[in-house]
Amino acid sequence: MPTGRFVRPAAVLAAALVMAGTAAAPASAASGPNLEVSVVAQEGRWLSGDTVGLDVTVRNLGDAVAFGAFGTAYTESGTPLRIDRNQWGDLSDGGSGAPIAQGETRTVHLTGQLGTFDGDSVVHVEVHAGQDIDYSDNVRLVTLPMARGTERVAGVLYGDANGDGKPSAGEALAGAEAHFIGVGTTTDMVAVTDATGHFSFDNLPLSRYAYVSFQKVPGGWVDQPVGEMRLDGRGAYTALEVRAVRPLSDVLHETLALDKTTYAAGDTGKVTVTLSNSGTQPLTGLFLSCDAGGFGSELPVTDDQWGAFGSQRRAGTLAPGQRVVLTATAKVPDRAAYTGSTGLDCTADDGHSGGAPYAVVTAKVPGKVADSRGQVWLDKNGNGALDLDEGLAFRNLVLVEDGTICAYARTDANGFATFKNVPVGTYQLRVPGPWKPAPFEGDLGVFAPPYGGGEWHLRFVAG
Ligand SMILES: [Ca+2]
Ligand SMILES: [Ca+2]
Ligand SMILES: [Ca+2]
Repeated sequence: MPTGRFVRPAAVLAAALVMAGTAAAPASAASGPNLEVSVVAQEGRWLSGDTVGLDVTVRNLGDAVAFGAFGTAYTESGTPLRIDRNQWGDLSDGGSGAPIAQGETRTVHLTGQLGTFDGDSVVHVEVHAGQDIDYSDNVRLVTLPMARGTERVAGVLYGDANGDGKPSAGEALAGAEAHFIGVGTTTDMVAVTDATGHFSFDNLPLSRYAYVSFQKVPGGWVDQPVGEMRLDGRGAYTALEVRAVRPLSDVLHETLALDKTTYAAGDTGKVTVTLSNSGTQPLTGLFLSCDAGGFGSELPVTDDQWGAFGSQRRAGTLAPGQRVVLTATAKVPDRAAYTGSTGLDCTADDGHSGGAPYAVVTAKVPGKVADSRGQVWLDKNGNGALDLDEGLAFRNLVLVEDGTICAYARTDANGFATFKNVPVGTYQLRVPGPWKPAPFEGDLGVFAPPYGGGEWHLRFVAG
């Protein structure tokens, strides 16, 4: 919006016209400073939130110094463009202005950020100086065209079996889920690839950042990232060719082993990692990413023990047919006594292929026992949430480990039960009868205080 400071030039313009009229002299005879402004706006189909550049060039065409020159730029109409006036430097209208000598040319690079969409943005750019003899060239209006409409994102997903980087006959990947998400869309949209591997999303809102990714890709193929898309109505993404490659785990194989099946806290555990290359090409840049996080009971193996295969060095190599055996040791952490287990899990990666093999090994750390209380429930009304009457009442529960029942409990009227004096560890909780755990539920870690003791709620479904 115009500022108080900004109102001045219009008054000056009127005064200049009056002076020209009263002087009754040809314009060519006028003497004094004469700033001329030109503006080059960055080209684009703009979206809210974009940053747009404006190059403002000021020339003094007159025959005298323009003193106290200052510039201003603001949105006259449409989508607002926010411009920090400090970008004008010594021409900022927050200061006392700057002199521009006769014949001098200065260029100021401004950037602004577009706000909420309100049609094309019309930006008023002006440089003022006292006694400018022709104010008509001191003001420029620049229109920034805003993108409009909707977008379509479509393409084909293919497994590049012949490695030519293009979709070839027989390479279509059908039945994969394409997921679209963009800034400005609230939910993940899903399309399933058809028999020819094609997918499409229509009538998408414009978006500065949008992404397509894939799930449930058949045959173990690993889709390569599509990259960030800018949906500004140009239709630039209607014929995507999304390449998928074979997973690294096709050729790189990993196994983990521990030297014992049972440890005590403070023991030294030794882990052996075996890596092999069953492919016909050498594998390079290999490294292990091992997680000593989890509940803090895993073996805290230091990365340097993996040598060239450490995640810091990323320099492991395997020739075709080659196999390497790596070993490392670490002390079993105290916390493992409270969770009942220790171990290690490692991904063997080359950092770029996707589909890296992952392996896990665990051992017991027995001794402690704990009580474990919680609730099993059925989502009777299907709302995905636990409601008051959904506890599975008066049922026997069992904890199972490796197919052996290790503990029993019985639920009360609200589906609550307590397992008493259970050896710490991780179990499968089961309800004998026509029920099965909901997906991703059904595992129960029984941990000793202070690491355990929280109440659990496990959802079961009819099955
Ligand atoms: Ca002028
Ligand atoms: Ca191909
Ligand atoms: Ca419910």
